[in-house]
Amino acid sequence: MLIFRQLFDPPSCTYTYLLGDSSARLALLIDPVFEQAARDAALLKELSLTLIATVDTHAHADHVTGAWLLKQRLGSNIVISAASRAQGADRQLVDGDRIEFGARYLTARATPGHTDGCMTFVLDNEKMAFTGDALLIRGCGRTDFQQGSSQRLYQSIKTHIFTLADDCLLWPGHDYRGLTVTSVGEEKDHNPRLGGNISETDFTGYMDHLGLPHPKQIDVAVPANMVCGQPRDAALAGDGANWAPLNFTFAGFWEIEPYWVSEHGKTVQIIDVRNPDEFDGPLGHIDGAVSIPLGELEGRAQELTKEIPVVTVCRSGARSAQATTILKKLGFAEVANLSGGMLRWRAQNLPASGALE
Ligand SMILES: N[C@@H](CCC(=O)N[C@@H](CS)C(=O)NCC(=O)O)C(=O)O
Ligand SMILES: [Fe+2]
Repeated sequence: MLIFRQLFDPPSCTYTYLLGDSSARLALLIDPVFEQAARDAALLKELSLTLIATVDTHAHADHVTGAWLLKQRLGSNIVISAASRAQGADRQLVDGDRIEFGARYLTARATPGHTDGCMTFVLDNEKMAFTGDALLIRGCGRTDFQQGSSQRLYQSIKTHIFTLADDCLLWPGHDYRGLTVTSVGEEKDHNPRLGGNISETDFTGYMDHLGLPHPKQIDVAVPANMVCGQPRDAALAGDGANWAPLNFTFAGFWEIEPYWVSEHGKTVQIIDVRNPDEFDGPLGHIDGAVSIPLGELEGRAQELTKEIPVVTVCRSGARSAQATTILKKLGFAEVANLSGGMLRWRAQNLPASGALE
């Protein structure tokens, strides 16, 4: 079976797609975004998937790819078209190449025009295709920078995308209105730039007058993507979470394991956000923990220092996850939630003050 997720990066309106083989537990990411690498790695981990490759549809102009960063963190291969001329890829695709993940695969179709290295990736059963910025929902990629050519784009879409079956779903590289998916039949009929009887000349006339401002990130994104997303300063690849071996969850929280806190408890501020009766109740509390109930945290945050990392604790790890969000908003950069709370702490036989044996 296919595992499939559509993920979104709000600042650039980019879609990233996760495709996995449920038996082999192997996955690909199409068009990952640099700033979303921790999210993507968390989802792969929670779904028990190994990322074998990241596949970019093109060298993007509006955001930096997560390809290099995910390779550093997860060992995935970097895959992009040879025509993109991006340096540092593990595999350079040409038209017709297959990208396998377990028993499933994508076939790469060269669809130049938005850039000359653009590719569309078609799933093995031809029920889904990932068009990058060649074809967008009721739109298409612009052709006014990065070797763009409206003639080439028209030919690419007509001969390599509109030749798929009408019910083939098309998943775009971006959508700026929150739309998520379309189909070949729909776009053939209703795409205002090149659907119906619109000719190549009509299309190029439309594209010559789009009048769009250049993407805000173009001067940063293009040079970075020409080296598959490797930052000039490797320090930029950090996520500020290196004070302890933290785990990032797809829900968006940084977590810390009980054993680490039991070994290093003196080097952090432990904040127990349960109610006072729970703090002094049968589960006990961690030695040195400060009791600040969740409802009082915002008002009493000045009792804490931003210079020392904070670990939040509750019964199960739910209220203390919310506590990390509150502290982050107040400007605490180094904050993590005790995974599993006092229940897991006690289940692992770690010492607790005032606990009933
Ligand atoms: N305002 C956006 C610009 C987005 C943009 O230009 N997107 C390109 C794809 S990289 C495009 O082809 N847009 C087509 C369109 O908006 O019709 C930004 O600054 O990032
Ligand atoms: Fe693009």
